[in-house]
Amino acid sequence: MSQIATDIADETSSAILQPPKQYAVILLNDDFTPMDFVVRVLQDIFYMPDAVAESVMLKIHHEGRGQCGVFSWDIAHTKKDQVDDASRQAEYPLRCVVEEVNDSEQ
Ligand code: TYC
Repeated sequence: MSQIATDIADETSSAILQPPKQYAVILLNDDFTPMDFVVRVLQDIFYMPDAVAESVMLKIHHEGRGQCGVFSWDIAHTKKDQVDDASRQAEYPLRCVVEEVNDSEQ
């Protein structure tokens, strides 16, 4: 194989072999959104069991932020949109962000 063909083969296989990027959906604490509302968001949008939703909500309340799950780009942004819609409709300032997960954190 020529050097050019080898370079193309290496580049192609390393591009193909990369795992898909993953995205964490993070909820941020605030002083106004009721705890019950956050628990309901975690149950209804992230499918957390009651006790898990309660403990994730308390972690966010105490630590300022917390991870709700890790997804592909489009699922993560769909979840964020669902959280934003629910918060806007209820008129709470709950904030949700999507962050790319570093390979070392996976
Ligand atoms: N800090 C809020 C309160 O005391 C509860 C809360 C928890 C708000 C988590 C947002 O992402 C949040 N009512």
